[in-house]
Amino acid sequence: MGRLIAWCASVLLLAGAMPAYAEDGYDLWLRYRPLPAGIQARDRAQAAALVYDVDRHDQSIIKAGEEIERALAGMLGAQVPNYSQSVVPGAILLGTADEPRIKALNLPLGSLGSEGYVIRSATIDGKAVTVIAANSGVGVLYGSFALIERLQRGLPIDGLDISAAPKLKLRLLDHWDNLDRTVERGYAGQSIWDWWKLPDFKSPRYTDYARANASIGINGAVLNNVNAKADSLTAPYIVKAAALADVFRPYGIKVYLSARWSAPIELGHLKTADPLDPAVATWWKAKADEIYAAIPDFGGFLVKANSEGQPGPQDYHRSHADGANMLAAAVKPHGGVIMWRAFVYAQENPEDRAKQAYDDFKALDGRFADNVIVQVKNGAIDFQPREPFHPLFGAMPGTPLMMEFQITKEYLGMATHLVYLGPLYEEALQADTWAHGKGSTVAKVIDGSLDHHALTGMAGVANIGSDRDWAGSTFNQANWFVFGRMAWNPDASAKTVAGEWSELTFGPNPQVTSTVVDMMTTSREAVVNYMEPLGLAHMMGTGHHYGPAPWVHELARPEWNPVYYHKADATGIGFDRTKTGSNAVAQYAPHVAAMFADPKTTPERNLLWFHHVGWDYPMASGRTLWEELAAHYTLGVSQVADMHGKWRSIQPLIDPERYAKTDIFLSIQQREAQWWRDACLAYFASVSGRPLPAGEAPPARSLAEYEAVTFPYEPGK
Ligand code: BDP
Repeated sequence: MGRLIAWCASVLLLAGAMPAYAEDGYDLWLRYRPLPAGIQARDRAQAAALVYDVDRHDQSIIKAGEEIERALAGMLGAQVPNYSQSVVPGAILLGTADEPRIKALNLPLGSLGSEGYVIRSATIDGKAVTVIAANSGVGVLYGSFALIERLQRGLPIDGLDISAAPKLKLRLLDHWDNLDRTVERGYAGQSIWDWWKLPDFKSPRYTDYARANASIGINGAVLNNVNAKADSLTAPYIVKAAALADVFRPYGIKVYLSARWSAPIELGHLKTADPLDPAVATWWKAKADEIYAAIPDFGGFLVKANSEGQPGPQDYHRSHADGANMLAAAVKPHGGVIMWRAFVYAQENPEDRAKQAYDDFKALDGRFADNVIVQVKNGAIDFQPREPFHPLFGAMPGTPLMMEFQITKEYLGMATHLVYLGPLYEEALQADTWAHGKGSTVAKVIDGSLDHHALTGMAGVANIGSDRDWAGSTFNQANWFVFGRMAWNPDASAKTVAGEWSELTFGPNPQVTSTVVDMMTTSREAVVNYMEPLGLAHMMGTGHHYGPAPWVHELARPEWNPVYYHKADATGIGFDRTKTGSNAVAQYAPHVAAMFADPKTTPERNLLWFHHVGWDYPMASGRTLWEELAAHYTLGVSQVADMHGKWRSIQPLIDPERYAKTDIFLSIQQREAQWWRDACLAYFASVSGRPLPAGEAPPARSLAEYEAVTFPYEPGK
């Protein structure tokens, strides 16, 4: 009882001391602001206002209790006068399956695994109790966040009977963070990892990072860039990584490292990094042992090998499987995994870049060790605004595949453009591979259900940096959020998640939610329209990928040039990937291959990805391809204007700081959408030798002027 009173008193203390927060975005979706009066959550929350912690030894349950206190203090404290007198009726009981009172309830915990949870409204000893139970402390923490979310969104917290469990095992953020704190393709400031001051100084940000991740079920972080430096594997950096692991552990988050393939040469002074050389295997085994001695729950390694100039096993005429399996043996005794990336293409290989990963990996199906998972990007080129699903999904039934999405917006306008990625993720996950007939979705490939794999996962290239609002804009936070939600449940709906995020981020005001959800669900199609409609890809500026550059043709390797991807000339546009071209369509299952092989059955949104068609090609709308292309570009610009208008319509309902930043960013996006449209149409008009279709406004500047623009200090490189 003494402990109960102590917890209750600390809630009161916190409540009294509540500062007036600035809404600068730091709190993400965990804002815990006083609930609006109309929500009437007060009564329900009063019933839940006592936190009863059953196991003070479990660090995750302690964190769960602290989070509930913090949330209740923030949301209700200021509003509940005489709080102490009214707090009688209920309690929250947090505990694991072996706690006697939880055991007595016979909750369906057996099927929920180590991370699932149950939230149940129950009566114990005549008292109303909200039980949050799980098979582990982390499960209890996840359940606690779920209960808090209900309060934040003004949903009932009585009569609850909720069970939830993640469908994927590895739910990871991949940080492309360098040791000097630059972030490859990062647009939200410096790296949040202050390597220089670690391990001594553990920034409070690390804890808030862990809280945010745990609240959406993310359970792992790869700390360093896939273009890795061997230094990350040296003793001083292992100690630094261990310090982060200590902060993250109670939140259920494991650390992983990107491993540089040639580390045995660079650090171990071996003559080779050949995976079949016993000295190399011994070096990695010793390295793994050293890491596990410092970080007993280290997750494992992520490897980018033989891609974009990185070293790898093929340097020694060994396969990706040889490389992955050698590393897998090193971490296996400790329970670690190897995430081996399938993002491979070689600059010397003249084959269609979209085909190269499949060519390398398909033949290796079934040859990977059981603690290896192959990490495949959602599309076969590289995180474009739209790509068809990667042909490896469904093509490697004997190998667990994990999804790699990009959360940072390398090819989507960087920090400032409002692009909600939920629809992109959903489109990729719900794509039907037809691997085992209709309904063989990518989601079922990666959740292991299609081919019965237990090792499953999803990784997202993080958009997090040292900016006060973490992700560079309020709406970029939604991409981190939806990634977590879809890693937990790859069948989640992007639209539903947008609504949840909006309620948490701006408060549960129906007008705000419907407006924000409208903006978010339009935003992905808008960016496709003003950048790369109808299946176009990779037309961004060289190196930095910012802004339009469809004209670039002079770079040394063909696939470095946008002209390689669109192949526009006087007769038509598009990349022929049918059998008259690269025949990449043949990498898909027969049903899908047949669909993509024929321009008439290829969805128009993918048309130019698979086909080179004439400028007068008739589209479903009755327009010619040229007219349709121009119409899409123009539509994209007006969709941004429309989003901006919607944002302005809710100005009185949004706090000034976040309102203003988004408003300015939408102005930037509007200007840049126009730039994309104008530059691309000016270019395509010139290569096709055609005037703009009737009714299309002429570009603001000449093609030469667009071509002359340069960006010497662009971020993220
Ligand atoms: C591309 C990026 C590059 C990454 C590469 C990768 O432009 O910076 O290193 O992907 O995923 O999107 O390895």
